[in-house]
Amino acid sequence: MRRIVVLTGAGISAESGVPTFRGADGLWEDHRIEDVATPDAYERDPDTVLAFYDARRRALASVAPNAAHRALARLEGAIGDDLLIVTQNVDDLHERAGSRNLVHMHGELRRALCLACGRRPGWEADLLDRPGCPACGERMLRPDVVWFGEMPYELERIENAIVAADVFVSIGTSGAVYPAAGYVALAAAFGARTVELNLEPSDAEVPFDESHAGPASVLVPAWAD
Ligand code: BJW
Repeated sequence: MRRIVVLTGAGISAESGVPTFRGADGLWEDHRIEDVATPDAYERDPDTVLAFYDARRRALASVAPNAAHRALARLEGAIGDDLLIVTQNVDDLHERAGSRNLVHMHGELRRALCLACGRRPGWEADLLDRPGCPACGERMLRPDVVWFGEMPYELERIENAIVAADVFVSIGTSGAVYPAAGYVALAAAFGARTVELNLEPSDAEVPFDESHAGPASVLVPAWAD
């Protein structure tokens, strides 16, 4: 059985109506990164940061998985745990499509992180209302997302899977943010075939064995089915 690791980025959710980060109409056209996605920004001005993430969490209610998320869920249905999806996305569209063997390396909008007890409860309400941690009552809950300078989640599990993979597929990511941007080089070094499915060729650290340009909703079902 072939072992496959799929790395996804904002581009896979773009056709569902979730904005990407960089480029025209990207989220960071309207917000400076350092004003919303760093621990310093949260310390300096928590309300602006919480409002930014509250708005994005609310927006999840009006989007749905697209053909690319569904194709990956079907592939997991066919090959089970030989497929690991590593997503940089904080939306929940892979889960809603039916994927289960999934790592959210940059966290999840639908979780909060308690700064007092470290728990990560599932979360739907606005954090700007200072609701308090359900476990310990602490009022400073932050979104459970990984900001610049913070350690992404489950790196060891991800790296072990990439080292053991026969195929590594990168979908809808610009390759601008590490450590995820380094995974194609790791996969290639350990002998995986590397495939890119992206609207345009990305700034990859090493060239992919195969690179296909186009929308994820077309390329991913064509590759996965
Ligand atoms: C489509 C499409 C369609 C559009 N179909 N495609 C070297 C090594 C290690 C670290 C660093 C390093 N150099 C610098 C660092 C530090 C830093 C970093 O990478 N900085 C760079 C700016 C250089 N990294 C960190 O701080 C990370 N932590 C860390 O490194 O810890 C220490 C460590 C050291 C060594 C090893 C391991 C760890 C943490 C990074 C956290 C990133 N957080 C964010 C915000 C999350 C919360 C939120 O959502 O607000 O994560 S930043 C943002 O960028 C978000 C994304 O997940 C991430 C990646 O963006 P993505 O998904 O690629 O989106 P875009 O918009 O850039 O690209 C979309 C792509 O889709 C484009 O190519 C389009 O063409 C395409 N597309 N429509 C197909 N329909």
